[in-house]
Amino acid sequence: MRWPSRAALGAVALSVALLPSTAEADRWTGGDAEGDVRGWHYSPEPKPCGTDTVVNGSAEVTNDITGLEVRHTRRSLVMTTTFRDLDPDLEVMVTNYVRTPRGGYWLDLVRFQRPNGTWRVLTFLSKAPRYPDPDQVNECGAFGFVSTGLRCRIGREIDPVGDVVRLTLPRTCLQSPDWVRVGADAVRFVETDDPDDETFTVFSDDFDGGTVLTKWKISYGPRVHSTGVVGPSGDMEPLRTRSTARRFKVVDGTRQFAHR
Ligand SMILES: [Ca+2]
Ligand SMILES: [Ca+2]
Repeated sequence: MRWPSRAALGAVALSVALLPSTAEADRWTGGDAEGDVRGWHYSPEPKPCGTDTVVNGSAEVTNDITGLEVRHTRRSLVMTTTFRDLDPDLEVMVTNYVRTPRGGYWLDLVRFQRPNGTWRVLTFLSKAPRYPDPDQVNECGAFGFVSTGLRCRIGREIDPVGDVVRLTLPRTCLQSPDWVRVGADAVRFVETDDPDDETFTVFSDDFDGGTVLTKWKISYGPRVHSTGVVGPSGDMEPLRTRSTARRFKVVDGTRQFAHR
């Protein structure tokens, strides 16, 4: 998986209006089943495509999504993904998918361990890609694209005690939408320590409790309207120096992450 080196994230100037506090935030909560993590194993043989084998992921707990909560206030969008048992000793990548009246966004959080043993967390906001048609994948069932990061001050919280990952966006980063629909998935890659070993296993779980709105089966919850006034809006400035390459593979008829 190729992640960008940490770059200075530009702060978004938030317009803080001096208005009386408004009604409670509009919020929505949905649930997801336990024990529904999917797994697949990749081996590079035989060439050129290698072999994909579906494996049982039902024992995976750290990236087993059990709930998704959305709060859409006057100033921010707060997305809280709940897990069965978030393990602080394991890497995980969580993506929140956001739909607005003007388009879609992807927000990633990845927590990974560096070679020296310390842990690092990166977040990455980008516009949703144009999804290829299912018949546009290559002969090996793979497809990929490059996403460019958007300048935004992203709040993040990883709580292994409460088993939640919480990501917060100022509404200005999304052009201050009247409503949002949110989805989520979580992925964990398992590799061997041998750098010459090209095999790996991927475990992933989607929030399944909403409506599928894309060709690639991303499930979104209902519209959650903002409680307050519509703030300043405008196109976000892309972070030209930050981009990430993503690769996916169709395994067992569904979109799966692939980091090679
Ligand atoms: Ca689940
Ligand atoms: Ca699920």
